[in-house]
Amino acid sequence: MTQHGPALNFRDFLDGLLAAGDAVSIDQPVDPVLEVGAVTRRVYETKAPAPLFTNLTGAAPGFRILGAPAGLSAHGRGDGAGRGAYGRLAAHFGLERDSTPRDILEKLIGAMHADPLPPVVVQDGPCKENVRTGDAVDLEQFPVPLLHQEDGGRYFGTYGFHVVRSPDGTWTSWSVARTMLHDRTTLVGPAMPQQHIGMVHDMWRKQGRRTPWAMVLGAPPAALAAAGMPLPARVSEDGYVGALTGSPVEVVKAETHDLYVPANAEIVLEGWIDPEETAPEGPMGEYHGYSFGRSKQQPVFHVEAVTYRDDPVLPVCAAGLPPEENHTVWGTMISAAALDVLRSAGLPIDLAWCSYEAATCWIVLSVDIERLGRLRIGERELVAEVAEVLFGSHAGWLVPKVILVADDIDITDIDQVVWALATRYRPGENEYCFPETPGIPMVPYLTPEEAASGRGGKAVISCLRPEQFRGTHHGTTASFRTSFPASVQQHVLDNWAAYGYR
Ligand SMILES: Cc1cc2nc3c(=O)[nH]c(=O)nc-3n(C[C@H](O)[C@H](O)[C@H](O)COP(=O)(O)O)c2cc1C
Ligand SMILES: [Mn+2]
Repeated sequence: MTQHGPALNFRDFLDGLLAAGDAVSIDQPVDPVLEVGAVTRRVYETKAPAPLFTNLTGAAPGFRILGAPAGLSAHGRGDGAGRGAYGRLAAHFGLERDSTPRDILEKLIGAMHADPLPPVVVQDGPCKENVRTGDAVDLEQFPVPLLHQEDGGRYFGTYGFHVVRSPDGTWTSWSVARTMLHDRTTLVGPAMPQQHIGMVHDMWRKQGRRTPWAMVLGAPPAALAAAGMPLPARVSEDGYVGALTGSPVEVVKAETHDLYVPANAEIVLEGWIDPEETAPEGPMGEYHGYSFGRSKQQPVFHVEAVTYRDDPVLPVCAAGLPPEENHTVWGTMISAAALDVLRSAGLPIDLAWCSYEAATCWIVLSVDIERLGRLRIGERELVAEVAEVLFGSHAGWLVPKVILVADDIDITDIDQVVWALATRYRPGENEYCFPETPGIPMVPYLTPEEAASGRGGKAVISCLRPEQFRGTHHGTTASFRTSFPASVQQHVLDNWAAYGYR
């Protein structure tokens, strides 16, 4: 027995996608070297159903790959608002396929204010159906894909999470970061000191010890998403997942140490991170949409045991131009965490959204104009407060640009955001730069000096107009929703098919 449902069981999530027509089983031979990546990239770029590769060249029978596990969907669009576009992401949280970004964000924020529901330990689970330890460990047994021709190696972990725990046992960190195949028993990948895996790794290193570590692939989808969420330090993602789904995650003890992993995961790698050892990793096509053609020295992950379900499915993100999972999952989870810190600080922010199209390089905030008017503050003051609260948070470290717009704009609709930027922001006047503020060094336009110092390139851009600070709007938007009486709008909607439109 194991827990079920799309949020807490990857296999059920996959079955749900297949049943909804949002995944297709590809049974003809596909090469993990470049072909899996090419299909997956084209799926993102055409918003096609997720590809389930069941016949991988050179792989043992039964070993599968799911590409684009949280790609957007074009199918299922019932109306102009793109209903169903977020279906694959919504399924990660057990939400309806036609959920909107706001539905998803409110669900994520609600769970941040609920009591954590820690995992429960079970004695056995599907992830133990196959157990390989010692000399039997061979990562090459899996169809590890070469995702882009410019990549420095084959990537095992593009949609899995690391499990580490602080030496005192009080903080379990689940976090998504990529891992590249190094050899039969090792992986290599980033563990930035500002990210929680880096913090926990540093605690062990200071004690001169190896960091016990595991990586979970084909994890419960809600757990994967939470592991891609910038919750504050010392918050254990496992308890958040319980609160989010309403059920504690079932975990089993690892074979080789006392970390715990989701019992129904597809694949689990167990081992340790060396305190000092590094190896070259990358380059890789990355979340910002570029590949910079350089490898970097990164920590080495030693694998001492591999456990996996029968016919295991390796989920794969082929990063690059949006929308892929760095935008749909990471961007959404950042949006939720950012919105929560801003609201909690009492700022008049209605919604926050990392436009997927902006590749997690900007976050748009919609400002409640009525509340703003009551505050009687000016732009400089609002910007300073937003910057202090947001850039001071773990979520705000990740996103360099913040765009403020009035709440007449639906910030989850990129067309409206572009319109606001074009017609409301005044060059040289409504932009505020924060050159000393720390931020993620991956931002593509940083100078080498800025990237090295981890500061700079951050800005707040305001599309708010002076009268909006007095609680009123400038002019009237000329559109279907605003330029016609409700009765006329309804009449048009009722007659839409009669006019000859589908
Ligand atoms: C598909 C995907 C890939 C990611 N890759 C990385 C990565 O390689 N390195 C990294 O630092 N963060 C990566 N992230 C973002 C982190 O998971 C995210 O910032 C998270 O908050 C980290 O966990 P932490 O806050 O507990 O440190 C990725 C997120 C997703 C969804
Ligand atoms: Mn964390």
